[in-house]
Amino acid sequence: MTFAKSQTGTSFITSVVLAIILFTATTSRADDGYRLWLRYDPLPQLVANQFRSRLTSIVVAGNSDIAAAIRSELANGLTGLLGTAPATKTTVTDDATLLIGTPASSSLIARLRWDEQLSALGPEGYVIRSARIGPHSAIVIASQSDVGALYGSFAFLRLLQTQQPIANLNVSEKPRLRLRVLDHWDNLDGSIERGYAGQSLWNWSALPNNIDPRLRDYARANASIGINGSTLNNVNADAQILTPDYLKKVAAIANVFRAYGLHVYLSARFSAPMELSGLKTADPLDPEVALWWKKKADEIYTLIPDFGGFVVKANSEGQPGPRTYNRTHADGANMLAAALAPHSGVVLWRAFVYDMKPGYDRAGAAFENLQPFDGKFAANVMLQVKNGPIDFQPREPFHPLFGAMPKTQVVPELQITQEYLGFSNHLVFLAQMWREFLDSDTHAKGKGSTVSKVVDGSLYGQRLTGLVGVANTGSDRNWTGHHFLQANWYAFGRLAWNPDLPSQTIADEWIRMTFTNDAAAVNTISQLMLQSWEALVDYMTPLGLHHIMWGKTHYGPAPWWDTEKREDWNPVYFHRADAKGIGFDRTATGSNTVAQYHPDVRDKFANLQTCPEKFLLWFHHVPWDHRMRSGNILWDEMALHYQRGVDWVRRTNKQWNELAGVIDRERHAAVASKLAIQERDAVWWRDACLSYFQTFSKRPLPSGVEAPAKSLEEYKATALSW
Ligand code: GCW
Repeated sequence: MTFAKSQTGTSFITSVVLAIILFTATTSRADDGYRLWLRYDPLPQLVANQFRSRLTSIVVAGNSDIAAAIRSELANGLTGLLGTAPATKTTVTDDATLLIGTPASSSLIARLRWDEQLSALGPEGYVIRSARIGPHSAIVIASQSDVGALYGSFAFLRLLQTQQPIANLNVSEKPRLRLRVLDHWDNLDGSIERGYAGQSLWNWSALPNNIDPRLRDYARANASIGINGSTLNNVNADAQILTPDYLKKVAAIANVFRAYGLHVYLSARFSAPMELSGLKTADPLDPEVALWWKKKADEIYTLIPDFGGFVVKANSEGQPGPRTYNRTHADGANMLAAALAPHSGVVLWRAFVYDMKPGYDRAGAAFENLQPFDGKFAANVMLQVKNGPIDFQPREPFHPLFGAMPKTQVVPELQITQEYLGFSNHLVFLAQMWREFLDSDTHAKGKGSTVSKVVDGSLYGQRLTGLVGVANTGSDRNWTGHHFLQANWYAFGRLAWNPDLPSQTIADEWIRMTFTNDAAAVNTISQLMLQSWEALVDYMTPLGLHHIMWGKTHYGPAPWWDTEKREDWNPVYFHRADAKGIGFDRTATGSNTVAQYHPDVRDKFANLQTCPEKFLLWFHHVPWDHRMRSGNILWDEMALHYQRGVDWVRRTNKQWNELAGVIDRERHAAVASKLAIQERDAVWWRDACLSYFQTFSKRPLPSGVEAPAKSLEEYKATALSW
């Protein structure tokens, strides 16, 4: 009896302890998201045991700062994942050694005679291979350069984090694009233009003496996904960044970034010679101006030998530029390029240029302004073109400049921060949008001339290649405001490395590293991520609608908006709804900017019968009773899309709630509260847009679409709060 009692007591205690262990193992500790995808929490025992048996010691060759970074990353990562750190050695003396280095830093790696393969992979490429070093088994991470070895080390950690087998490794990787750059629209006062995750990460007043340790974590995160550049300041640039005082601060940041292969770039204000040195002009053909920039470049490179170059927004939205002096964009870009060329720096010249003239179509402006300069830019100029012809809308067709400038090094600019996509409140996985863009067929050299082929140099052999993303990071503890939007930073880096990577692969990797390896949960979360973008398009701008957001903030719907001083900042300019129908006619009967595309693409978009319905209202003004492919009339179809978007958010909310036991409580709750906002917003978008468009369509809502809760006047009177 007593015995039995005590048995029961023991087993009760055992099961409580077990339950606690299980609970902490499955739901893990509270997590504020700071560690991003580099969490390195302990792997399940069985998996960890397997890995440990192949990783008893570790040898990192080399004495550079990057080699030191590799050592610290591997020590940190492996200790976290495996529970114990492998022994650190200077040479291979045992089986199961992890050896990292370059043929130059390690004679053991040199003796493997992998030089030919390594040089084919370039300075940033790497191999991860199971090999024998003398009598010993080893895993070797080798590259031509330290930074390649760093990328390989992060890739190796990723294999462990995602629980991939490491028994017979034979991985070869190299980045397909050379410049993989985040653009920060950070102002010198700490605010961020279109930033929704707190203040700037650069504390200008504390620099150069006080360096926030967070800078290193920022660099680590970037290196872990292969990002190799960071433009520190807003393209709406303040010339002050180029003063000696600020350049010292910039150099202090560059010193931290260097150990992680990250180069610093700056946005240059075109009129800086006037503002900083009192020159009478910023005319790019004026020798004094050219000399000023040359000296400025020399000064920068003295402080920052690996400086990347300048990003320039010229003659766009009020910014100064060469057009101010009646010079061309090529004159402006080439003058700056000449100053940077001796140091191997580049100019990233933005194509986001649109001028107001009567009756013009903003979607055609960048092409009109820049395409004539094909072949006129210097060898170290890249033309930075937004993915779509207007401005980072939830969905745009690809920009017609892609494929239309065979003699120009074109680099896409994507927007990671969600200026038009619900700020940091809406869960949307942008890899899907970027995939659609990169896979778009320009037909420039026949069928299959995708944007990714234009961009990676395979179509026209451009020497400099790259991908730029407007960052979504800020001082918020979890970096991006919404835990899920870390995935967009991650996806940007992975696509810059390999622009053909499937979204599903990116999502799976990210979920496993960031949230859980639980197969069912990974599946649920990846499904909702992969559906999220189409759903957002449904509840914001279905069927090719665009730019119908609230003025200035760009949060929430305002299709009625018509009070901006520029016509092409007004939603009514873009949707053109009237009694007959809705949409912007960009065919020959309208602005005809569809003609900027290659004839095959043009003909497909221009024909109502062949135009993809997702772009219908982008290219056509369509009658309300136009018969869609589904058999519905346009009005009904539009309403059903809005409803579908709302339904998706509701479903996602439920699915997320069901994941409560699998995700740590802190992040689960944070995401749940963001999803509640997203649901409120989606309903609001549907109701505001349909109430307004109904005043033109004069048709009832089709069955299955819920009636709005408020009157149109109420939607017009209230801005959605964020
Ligand atoms: O999307 C628009 C934004 C501006 C931005 C501009 C640009 C930095 O509303 O805030 O300015 O594009 O890309 O230059």
